Amino acid sequence: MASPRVLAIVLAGGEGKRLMPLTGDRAKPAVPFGGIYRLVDFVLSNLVNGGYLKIVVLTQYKNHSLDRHISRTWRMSTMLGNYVTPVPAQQRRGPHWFAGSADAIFQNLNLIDDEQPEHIIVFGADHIYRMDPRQMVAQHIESGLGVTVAAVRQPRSLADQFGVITADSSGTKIAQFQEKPTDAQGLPDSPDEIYASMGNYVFKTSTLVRAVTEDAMDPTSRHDLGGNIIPKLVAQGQAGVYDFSRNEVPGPPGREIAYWRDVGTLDAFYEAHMDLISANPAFNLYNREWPIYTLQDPWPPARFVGGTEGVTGHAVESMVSDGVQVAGSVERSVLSPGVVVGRNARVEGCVLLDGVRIGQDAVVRNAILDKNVVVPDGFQLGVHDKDADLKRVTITEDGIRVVAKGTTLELP
Ligand code: ADQ
Repeated sequence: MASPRVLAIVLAGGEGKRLMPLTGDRAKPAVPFGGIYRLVDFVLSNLVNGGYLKIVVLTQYKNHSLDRHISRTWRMSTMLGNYVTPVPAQQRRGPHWFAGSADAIFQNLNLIDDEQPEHIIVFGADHIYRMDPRQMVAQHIESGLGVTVAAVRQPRSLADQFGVITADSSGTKIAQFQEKPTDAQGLPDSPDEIYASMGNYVFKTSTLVRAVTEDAMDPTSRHDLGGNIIPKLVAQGQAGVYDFSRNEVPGPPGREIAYWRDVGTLDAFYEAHMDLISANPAFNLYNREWPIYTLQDPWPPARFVGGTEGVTGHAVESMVSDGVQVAGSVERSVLSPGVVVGRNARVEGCVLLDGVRIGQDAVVRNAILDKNVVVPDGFQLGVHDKDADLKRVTITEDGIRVVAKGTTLELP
């Protein structure tokens, strides 16, 4: 049997308010992650590794660096009719930019019309994960349902950030769906967990087109897939659920455990980095059987400089990108290209984005420093309570210091 025609739509228009200041002038899917990637690279790698090579990426909010990244990184041969195309909001019909994710699709029905797919994958762009989407598409087709929603167990305390699913007795159909409830019940076998929608869907084309078209006529709708479209299809008995924990992705030495992380908050973003560098990384970026693709500028290899006095430049339990120069001490940290750590400086538990400079004898602990932040010689961050008085420094609930792009830290 010929494989079904599938179009993939990646929703990449989210604002990511809770990731401020990292989303100050870039869309959330363009936020750097893991040294050399951007968030959007994870969903696109999953789709491309799964063989889905017709992909439109709907962008909207502060889309400049996102569009540039996608165009540069994800250029594919169009000879076989394959593409990854960023579609910025302003090209769409009507005088207004789109409202929610359902409206974004409604405004782009022409792309669906051009391609005439039988099924449409609609995936978010904000998550760190590895997933073979073919297994979800196969279940969706076999079920004959209008939509299938991918789901994963999450702590019940996070229920108000997710669509919460109750499966029927078969485990594959959705009996109830509540978008971001404040009073979610835990699972019967695990009261502290809920079954959360991953914001990844596979639709029958006719179901999606009808649903977003009807929704567009409804003045009371927020035009949101999770808030409006999915609950309606659940009520019509048209929604299935795909259990992400069953997803198998190849990789040495056998199969990888299903890893999925929503990095919607600064603390989650930080924790996901720590997952990369733990002794047995929960998420293995080194799996060549299911690579995560990106584009790197041609930096020289990282170098570690010996000092005549004090410490010799070194990094332990860390990931260090090309173009990094370290003359101090780096522990439990992820360093993007072009970071410089000065003599005798100490960097511990940090995520340093491109071009950050840490001065001599400086100490930086438990911090996320956005691009080109400069920490002057001898400065201490993450050491004292008085960091709260610093300009352009955000302190998260977990006490992580986050410094906005381009800031040169100064004492108050
Ligand atoms: P949220 O992430 O809160 O919840 P939303 O803000 O709509 O929902 O973002 C979903 C995806 O769509 C993101 O990738 C975002 O970048 C993108 N997006 C949002 N508005 C867009 C627009 N107008 N145009 C293009 N892209 C847009 C959703 C679901 C929940 C589910 C969580 C999982 O609603 O049910 O549990 O995702 O994280």
